[in-house]
Amino acid sequence: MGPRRSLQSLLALNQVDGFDCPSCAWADPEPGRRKTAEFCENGAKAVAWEATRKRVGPEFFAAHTIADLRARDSHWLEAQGRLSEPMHLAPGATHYTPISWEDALTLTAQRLRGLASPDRAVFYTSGRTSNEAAFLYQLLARRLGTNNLPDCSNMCHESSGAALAETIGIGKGVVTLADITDFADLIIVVGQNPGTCHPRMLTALETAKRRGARIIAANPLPEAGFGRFHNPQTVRGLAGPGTQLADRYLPVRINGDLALFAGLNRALIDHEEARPGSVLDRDFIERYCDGFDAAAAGWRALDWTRLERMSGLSRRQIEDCAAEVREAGSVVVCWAMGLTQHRNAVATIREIVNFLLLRGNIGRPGAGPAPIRGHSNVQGDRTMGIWEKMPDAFLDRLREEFGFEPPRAHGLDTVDAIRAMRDGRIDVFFALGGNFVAATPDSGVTEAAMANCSLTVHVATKLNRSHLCHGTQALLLPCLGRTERDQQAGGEQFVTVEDTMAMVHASRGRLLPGSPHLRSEVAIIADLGDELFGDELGWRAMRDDYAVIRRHIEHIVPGFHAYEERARQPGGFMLPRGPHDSRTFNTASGKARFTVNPPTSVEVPPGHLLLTTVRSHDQFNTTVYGLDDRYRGIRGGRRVVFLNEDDLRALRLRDGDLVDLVSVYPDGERRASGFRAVGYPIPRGCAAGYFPETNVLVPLDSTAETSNTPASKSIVIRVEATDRGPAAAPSS
Ligand SMILES: Nc1nc2c(c(=O)[nH]1)N[C@H]1C(S)=C(S)[C@@H](COP(=O)(O)OP(=O)(O)OC[C@H]3O[C@@H](n4cnc5c(=O)[nH]c(N)nc54)[C@H](O)[C@@H]3O)O[C@H]1N2
Ligand SMILES: Nc1nc2c(c(=O)[nH]1)N[C@H]1C(S)=C(S)[C@@H](COP(=O)(O)OP(=O)(O)OC[C@H]3O[C@@H](n4cnc5c(=O)[nH]c(N)nc54)[C@H](O)[C@@H]3O)O[C@H]1N2
Ligand SMILES: [Mo]
Repeated sequence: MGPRRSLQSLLALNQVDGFDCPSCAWADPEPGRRKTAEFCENGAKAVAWEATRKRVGPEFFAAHTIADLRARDSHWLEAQGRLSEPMHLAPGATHYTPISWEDALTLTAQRLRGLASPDRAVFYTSGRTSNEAAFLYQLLARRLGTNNLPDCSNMCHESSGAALAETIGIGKGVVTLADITDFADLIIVVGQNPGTCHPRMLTALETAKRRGARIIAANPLPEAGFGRFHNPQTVRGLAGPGTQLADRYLPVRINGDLALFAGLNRALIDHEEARPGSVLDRDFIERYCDGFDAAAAGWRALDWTRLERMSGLSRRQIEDCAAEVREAGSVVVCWAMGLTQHRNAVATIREIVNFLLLRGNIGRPGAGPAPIRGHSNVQGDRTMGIWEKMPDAFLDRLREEFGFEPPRAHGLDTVDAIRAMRDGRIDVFFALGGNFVAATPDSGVTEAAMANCSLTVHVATKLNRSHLCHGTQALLLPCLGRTERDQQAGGEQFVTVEDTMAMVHASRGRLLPGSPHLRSEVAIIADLGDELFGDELGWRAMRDDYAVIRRHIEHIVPGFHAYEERARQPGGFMLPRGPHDSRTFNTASGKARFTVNPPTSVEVPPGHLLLTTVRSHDQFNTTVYGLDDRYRGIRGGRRVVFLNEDDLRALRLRDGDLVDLVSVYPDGERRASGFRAVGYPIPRGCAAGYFPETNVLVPLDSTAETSNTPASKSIVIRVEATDRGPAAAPSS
């Protein structure tokens, strides 16, 4: 980036008058508690990635055919720099060539207008999109007449949303940052790797530890963040001995979490029955909950031997953990993808809600469920209506505000959108950010599905594989990133985002745009809306002044009154969340619901392993910054598979051998070749590899019940020695 640009942007990162970090969705401290360097190593990487001086323009595309680019890996593709001009791939062409914005939008509008049905278009969103752009985008899709609004959340926390909405009446977490730093007695971190994916969370956990909170981590991998933490933001942290973060570590088997939480609940109930009044919050259960008796009957009938087998933990380990829970006045449970991407993910998260409800751990300080969101604005995008099944109340208000009838039939989520494209039911695929073909399962199927579209359009900052797996025609529309100034006819604009703790605040870029041709996401969508429908909904006014968009949002989305004013105040404002604010549960019965979740776990046939797919320290989803994974001791290559030493021996393999991973499902086998086997402290029968390289192994039809999230954290595989021998060194 160069030293001046670096300093200019890093000092503005996560500050009240600066821009929101484009990396994860972790919450910022209150304005008075922010540090000069309020960012982490991975946030700095994300900023540098966006603010690079390298450009991918017409000369680049003239020099490379699509076939040439498709042969490159994603690390190389994104390392070439920022997209700088709109590009068009004509039918049958071998190269992208420049196109004017006007022609690009006219072509897109023509195609959308010519559809036999609006449901033959799909509008995908990745979670970096601002509230303002997301709101306009869903407006455009619904005005066109479709709810086909799949998003990255379908592959991410959809399972959390489904479980929480059903049980506590809101599809997001209900704790605040202060609940963690200032109030919780016990924080359970399960299926999450904060050291890499939410590094500033370690600072919050350290603060909690210093005032005496306890931390339990449940994870098949002993992640570095659970060990000794040296806070890079303080002198004490850099020089001192550091803080041991996790007091207790449970090496749960992959997909063993439902059994773990069922076991915890069983242990709590057992203790209550031995000593009535010692464990349960009876008042809370009676006043605010229903379904307790059925759930309790379910726990009493559980068999410890089965729970031990499924969780990979001993009864003793689970009971010791339950004893710690009984000691704790208030408990927060944090989780991420380690729980959501399994067949039984929704049941697992419902069981966590049961666990919290038993002791009244919702709606008081230091307590509650905390799904830690991934992309920096993935939560806000959903709040703005990016969902294939938005509730009728939202659609009613949209109709009142804009005077058209939004479609009511539910649209396609990510997996169903791929099925529809595969089967020739989609003509136009439009993506607002993201890397659809690399992030989704069954890469071969998805890439072929894209080719069935007549037009694929990507609004993006950097070139990625999805831009090369195109329909008959394709468009690449380059947009401004978070770090850049957004100048419109009405003056310089800011956008707003919502973090994982439901704080909404402003984000203002500081750097000059990477190219004069870049347009903001808002401007691109507004201009397309204008081209498609004329100015009836006021697209131009919304483009010129984003305050006009915020005024519409204020009328449609609950909790956004005085949006403009409150977004401008330092630190922004918190959205209301009934369970947190007043123990109000907007469920069918008006109460928080205990549910019955019979423990299950994936059956692994003899000779097979269960593979989970994780992120390295040097990537942001499909964006690969580098080929190392420092915290796990991996250097110079991403095609590695982590295996227990005993499994290595049983497979007659040695650390460093090259292997193929073969996933085994009723519809056939899928193979990923040339992975280096690495002996690692992971439970027996379990394996781990990096996403997205392992996505070829995930069948499209292997998804979570209810949420339809790809089950990319429990893949049944066989490991075979690679024939090619050691000559085929691990490639990136
Ligand atoms: N640097 C960086 N930051 C990121 C991202 C990134 O790619 N890079 N991605 C962002 C996004 S979109 C998201 S959603 C989040 C993801 O944040 P995480 O969910 O923390 O990321 P993953 O690497 O998917 O890690 C899953 C963790 O769960 C564990 N795990 C795997 N299977 C199981 C299981 O069956 N049970 C349990 N208990 N644990 C399991 C893994 O060992 C790993 O520690 O991070 C966000 N932040
Ligand atoms: N096997 C397996 N698969 C997974 C996961 C897993 O754990 N395992 N995790 C899943 C999860 S949690 C998620 S969230 C998805 C991620 O799926 P996506 O969100 O689709 O993927 P990303 O890699 O985050 O998208 C990166 C691209 O976004 C574009 N981009 C970056 N910044 C901007 C911007 O400001 N504006 C625009 N318009 N474009 C921008 C760039 O072109 C970049 O190449 O992957 C899912 N897939
Ligand atoms: Mo995510």
